[in-house]
Amino acid sequence: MAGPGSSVAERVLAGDVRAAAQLMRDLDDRLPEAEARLRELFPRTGRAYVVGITGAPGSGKSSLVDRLIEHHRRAGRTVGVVAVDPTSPFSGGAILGDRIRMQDHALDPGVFIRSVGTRGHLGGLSRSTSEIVHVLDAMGKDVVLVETVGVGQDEIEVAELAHTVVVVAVPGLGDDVQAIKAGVLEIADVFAVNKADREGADRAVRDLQAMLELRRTILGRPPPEQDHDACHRPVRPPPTAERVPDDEWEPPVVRTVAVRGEGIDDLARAVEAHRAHLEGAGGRRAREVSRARAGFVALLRDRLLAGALARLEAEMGHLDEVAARIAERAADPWALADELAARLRG
Ligand SMILES: Nc1nc2c(ncn2[C@@H]2O[C@H](COP(=O)(O)OP(=O)(O)OP(=O)(O)O)[C@@H](O)[C@H]2O)c(=O)[nH]1
Ligand SMILES: [Mg+2]
Repeated sequence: MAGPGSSVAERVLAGDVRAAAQLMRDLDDRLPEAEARLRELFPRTGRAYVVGITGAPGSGKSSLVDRLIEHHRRAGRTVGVVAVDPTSPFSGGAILGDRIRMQDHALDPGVFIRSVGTRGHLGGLSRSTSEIVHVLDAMGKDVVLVETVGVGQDEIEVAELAHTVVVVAVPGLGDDVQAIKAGVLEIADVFAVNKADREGADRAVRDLQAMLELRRTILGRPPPEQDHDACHRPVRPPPTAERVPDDEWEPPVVRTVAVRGEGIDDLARAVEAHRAHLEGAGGRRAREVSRARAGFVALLRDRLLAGALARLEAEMGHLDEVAARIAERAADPWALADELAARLRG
């Protein structure tokens, strides 16, 4: 057991909630010693299974997360949650409600919930979110759920962070097919049609399945085996080396009514099936590598950009002044970027 004299890293590894919360705050404040602690923890991470939950504002992501926490706790698993609060005008009102709902779990030592804002980060959500996932992982959380609103870049970044991505769709958004953007199809491992108590749920499920079918045809893949329950699909033979394991996965479409807790077991089972698929096909390692790659590139971009902006400020003027000159067409952005890049290299 980590005692009072232990280091912050030891306390986090022992699951100490206060040490973890403090470390997350320090990481947010970009204190240099916080990064040193994260680096100390890093070799002890890599155990948690990370599930991304993304979807349109108000689609019921937080309600699903809330039910999934219950599900995992009943199964004896500990859970970490990262809720990305975008400072977007779409969901301003719902955020407080989310927090209140999830607070039911606040007294459960097996659950740790952390909200992060995306405001002010040049690089979007990637850095702070992935750092928090590392801390939750180091704390020993079995499952980490990452909720992000599916607008803009965030949903792509969550895909780089998660082992399994659940895309939440809802019925009755007019043209349902339009509501699911093409990019979302690419990142979804599991679809949840939430608010299935509403009219149009059948159609939303059919539309999604039709889109998946179309995609399969375009990609020239055979249809899935005769199975009416996608979650119980038989395991396929292991892929040959030249086949990407994930190409073998057909995202199941699961109906849920989060407010009534319906379909949650099915959803959890679908996530579990994807996890088993990844592990069986060697895809878990491939995903670990692509997660590590994305994290490293984000870090590198941050570092290089910070260096470049410092140099820019010292030699050419503050970013805002330079931007103003570009906007007035008094400066050539290509030439400036080339010049700065050349100076950094030299
Ligand atoms: N009818 C119905 N309402 C639901 C269901 N799930 C969630 N809701 C309601 O939809 C609203 C939004 O739910 P949230 O869980 O906050 O949705 P969210 O996707 O987390 O929202 P943001 O984080 O703001 O994007 C709330 O009023 C929920 O009570 C459902 O299955 N059926
Ligand atoms: Mg929410």
